[in-house]
Amino acid sequence: MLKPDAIENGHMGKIIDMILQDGFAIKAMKYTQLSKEQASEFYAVHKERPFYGELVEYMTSGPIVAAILEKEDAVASFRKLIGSTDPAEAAEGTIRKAYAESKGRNAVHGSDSDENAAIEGAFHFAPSEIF
Ligand code: 3AN
Repeated sequence: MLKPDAIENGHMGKIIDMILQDGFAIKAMKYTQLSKEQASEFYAVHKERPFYGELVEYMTSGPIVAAILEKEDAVASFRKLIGSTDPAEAAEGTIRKAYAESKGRNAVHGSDSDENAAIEGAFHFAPSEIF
């Protein structure tokens, strides 16, 4: 997902370009805004963390872009491209180094395992929307 700060700050096109330049293929893509119910469900794994309420509030604050991406070793490769959760720790050349504002407003989300990528892909897209 491209998060609300990335859209708000006008970085949508540049981030999608970085993703394509890095060799990812787009299998599905959608410009949308999450409801409170959707964001709460999407981030349910973080329910016990102190920032959960803030995270749900923030992720529903504006439009996002959801996408399913394909590449060899996609999860690890994408996490390398997006960089550390905290932009202060993100490596040069990563999306978060270039565009994230903070640990919460950090421009992009990437799935952390193949299993979660499948769950999160199905969360955003019907089979007929995946190419
Ligand atoms: P990542 O997105 O790098 O996998 P996680 O899984 O540790 O990071 O955190 C999930 C999401 O929760 C992050 N994308 C981030 O936006 C938010 N988050 C993590 N830590 C904090 C924090 N200390 N304060 C606010 N939001 C946070």
